[in-house]
Amino acid sequence: MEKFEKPILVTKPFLPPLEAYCEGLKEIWDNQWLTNNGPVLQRYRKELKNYFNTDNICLFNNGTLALQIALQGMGISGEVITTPFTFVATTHALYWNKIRPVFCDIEPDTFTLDPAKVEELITPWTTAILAVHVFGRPCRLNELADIAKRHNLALIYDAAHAFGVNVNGKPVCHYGDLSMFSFHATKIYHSIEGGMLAFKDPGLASTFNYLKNFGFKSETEVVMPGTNAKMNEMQALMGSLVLKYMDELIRKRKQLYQIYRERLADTPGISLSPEPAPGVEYNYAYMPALINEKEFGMSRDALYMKLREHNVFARRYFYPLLNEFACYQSVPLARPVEVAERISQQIITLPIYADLKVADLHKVCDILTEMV
Ligand code: T4K
Repeated sequence: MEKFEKPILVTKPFLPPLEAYCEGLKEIWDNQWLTNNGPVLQRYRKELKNYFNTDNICLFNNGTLALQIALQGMGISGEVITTPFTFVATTHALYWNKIRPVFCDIEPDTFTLDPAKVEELITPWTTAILAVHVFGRPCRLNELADIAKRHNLALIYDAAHAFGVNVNGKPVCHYGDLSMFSFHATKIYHSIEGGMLAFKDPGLASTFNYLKNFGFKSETEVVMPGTNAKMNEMQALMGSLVLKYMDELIRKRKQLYQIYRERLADTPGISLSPEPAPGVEYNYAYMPALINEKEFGMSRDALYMKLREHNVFARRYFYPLLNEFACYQSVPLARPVEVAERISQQIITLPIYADLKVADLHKVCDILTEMV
């Protein structure tokens, strides 16, 4: 099989028409207002409130700072039960708040936190569960809510991948105490860089607003030692424009996702996650596949390299596991995370983005199936 002439990346950001962005830039130039809760951001916030059907949102310059501020603003401390199968930022946000991560194993099908294994990790120091809707697949919402309620723990979701995901007709952020969304360029939805918190308790809004703006309450009052995590006008403009295309982007991704499923369904050694549960409107954010070395005849890492030779830049999200990174090796595992270890060794995330040409996707599948 011929290699691709141009690289096929795991993802590519969607860009709205340049004319529309330039038009928006004119408004920003006219306003001479670039950041600090400007008019474009204020309008954008209203659009998002509408999209998520909640007033309780707060915007940030990226998802990592949003999560750090969420934990600080909610007063989370001590130990937090979380997953090792995620992007490093999830655990970094805990560490920056001097919170000890307690890694819990995941479920083999959805790669999300296994509720059956959460409870045994709770100690007198546990204050919260920080679960991740990995690849946009919702966690076990009811089971986690039940555990959190019984043990009086905060339930926080890293929903970085879950923009556009609905569960039983409601945006996924309506579950749990708080959800963090990342609007990074590599995400299904983006504002170049950006992040959002959606939360249940309206009283948290002012704390988050103080924390992201140096703690200022007024020109002369600083009520807490905040940081600078504000979204600027150019980010808000991009976010506002991309939002208009969300339904279309999800539709296109669904089509690509389904072609992958059809093409790879019977390939020995490649397994795909089951379809999302009934009631879940999925966003098709990522295309993870598990490689069984014996059946496929090649290890995941060998496949990853072979794809690169064909100019296909798949990624191994999430490998290594977080507990394997040098900076977290000193965090002892209270229980083994065997499922997460296996998934992390077998996972490969294949290219999927709205602009990916169907013919190119078929060629990626041809490359994969011809290797068996
Ligand atoms: N929690 C979770 C679960 C997350 O996944 C993330 C971020 C966060 C929290 C933190 O949110 P933020 O603070 O980022 O808002 C990428 C992203 O940088 C990162 O945002 C994301 N997760 C993670 C899963 O993926 P890398 O190191 O893989 O990025 P990079 O530069 O290798 O790009 C990935 C692919 O996208 C490459 O093939 C190149 C392509 N690309 C990238 C950019 C930036 C483009 O084609 N155009 C672009 O503009 O982390």
